[in-house]
Amino acid sequence: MIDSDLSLDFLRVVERAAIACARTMGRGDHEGADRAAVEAMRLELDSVPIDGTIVIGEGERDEAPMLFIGEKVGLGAKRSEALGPASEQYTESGRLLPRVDIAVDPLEGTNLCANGEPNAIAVLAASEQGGLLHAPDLYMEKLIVGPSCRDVVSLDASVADNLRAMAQTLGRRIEDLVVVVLDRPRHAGLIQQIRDTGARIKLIGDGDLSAGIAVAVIGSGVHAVMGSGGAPEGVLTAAAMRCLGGEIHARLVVRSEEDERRCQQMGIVDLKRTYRASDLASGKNIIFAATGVTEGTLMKGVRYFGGGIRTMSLVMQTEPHRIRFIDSIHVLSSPDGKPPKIRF
Ligand code: VTB
Repeated sequence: MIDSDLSLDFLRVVERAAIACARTMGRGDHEGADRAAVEAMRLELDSVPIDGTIVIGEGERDEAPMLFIGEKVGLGAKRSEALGPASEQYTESGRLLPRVDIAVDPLEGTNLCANGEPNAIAVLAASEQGGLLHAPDLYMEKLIVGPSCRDVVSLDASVADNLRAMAQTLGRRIEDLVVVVLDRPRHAGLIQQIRDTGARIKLIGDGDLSAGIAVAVIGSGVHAVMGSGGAPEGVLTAAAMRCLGGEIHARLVVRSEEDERRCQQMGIVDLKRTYRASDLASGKNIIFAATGVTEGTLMKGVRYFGGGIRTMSLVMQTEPHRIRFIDSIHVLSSPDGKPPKIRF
């Protein structure tokens, strides 16, 4: 069972990652941006009262120095080094530390941050053990829609049929729908099919996770995400959809024997399976936390000013079911001792 108060611990984890990497905005330094986010997230996770395991992270142990898949994080991590991994972990006050699986993307949209473009976010999702699919880092075919369209679309239907069904459900014309697609050569055919229906398209350079979240919120101006992107981010999207009531229809893109082997290593047997949000993020207790790094559709980016730093985050959980937009001012002590000027 995950303690619901953990959501606020995870909030400070994503806030800290965002504050660290947003400093590099526009520097064109992709690696530096990512490193800043990863290091900050790793450090802050250390103080979260959990016995945590990274199930989606920066990669395998040999290729990622931190937040690698299988890495133990949280207060329990240090103690299990001393006591052995099987032992149960307690807080100072004698409370049992919950075993928690964590999926992280310390900086989703590295290029967006490096170029100062919108919708880069720092993000993580958590669940009780076993509640998040251990997805290999392959491409995943995705169809993400808001709550009212969750059951009217399918990956097996044509683009035109899906858009027609959505238009009917939303009570608007196909021409009034906006579909988000990652701007990639592999999507040329998909883009043509969408254009043929008359629907409008928003091409994005990166970040189908932020786009997916926006789709599940009425008034964001986008209605679906289509195309293939990273599978790990698909699981994070699913965690967000569990909280927002939207849906992701997804299928792994397995193109080689090497891909097959990686799936099998992760325990995935049915390579053609179509997943929905509750398959990818099946946990009873899901927590999702994201902080805006650059200016975004749903969240403002990190703003640094004289007396502090302002961040905007989205923190959600399924138990109790709660969605919070959190506007934080991190007050810094000023050298002249003057109080910060806080604007509403
Ligand atoms: C990126 C990134 C996405 O998938 O496109 C990646 O922007 C897919 O990789 O947000 P390619 O750059 O090879 O197309 C995401 O990371 C998430 O799905």
